[in-house]
Amino acid sequence: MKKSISFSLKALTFTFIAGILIQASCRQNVSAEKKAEAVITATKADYPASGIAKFEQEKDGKVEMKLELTVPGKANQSVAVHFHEHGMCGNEGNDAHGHWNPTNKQHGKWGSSSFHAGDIGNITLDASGKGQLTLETDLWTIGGDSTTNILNKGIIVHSGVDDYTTQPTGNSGARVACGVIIMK
Ligand SMILES: [Cu+2]
Ligand SMILES: [Zn+2]
Repeated sequence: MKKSISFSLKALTFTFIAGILIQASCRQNVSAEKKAEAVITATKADYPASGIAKFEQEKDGKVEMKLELTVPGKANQSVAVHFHEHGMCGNEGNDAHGHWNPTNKQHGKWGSSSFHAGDIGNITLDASGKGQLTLETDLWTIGGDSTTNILNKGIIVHSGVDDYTTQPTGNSGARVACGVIIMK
């Protein structure tokens, strides 16, 4: 009799601990962040330009981007960066096509009354041509619906600055680097 009580106690303890573990792993799944990344490389053999963009979608649904660029030829200047429609970098970045514009807006400055969902804008570069930007937004998702999903979009780094006015490109100059946003 004593033996069977101790056995059922053990079974109970096991069930209890297993329950806690299952709960913990479920909770982890709910809060799991989604991650994406774009490795940005030069489009022209004779013009060094590179970078990386890392994306994380948090529990609240917002996506945070950490972008780092190096364009030595543009030291102490600024370069324009946009998300472009196609996740393709061939033909010196032209295969990325026009600006990603899932909500049919006019091109413009990020946060202004009208701008494309990937109009990152101008990034200031330091004396060694390095620049960075951290941006958090609810305009993007990693794998959400087509009006917000940033997966498979191209990121283009231009040789010039975005004037935030000229349609539909901002007159940003040549495409010197490109990357494709993919799930991590
Ligand atoms: Cu662009
Ligand atoms: Zn645009």
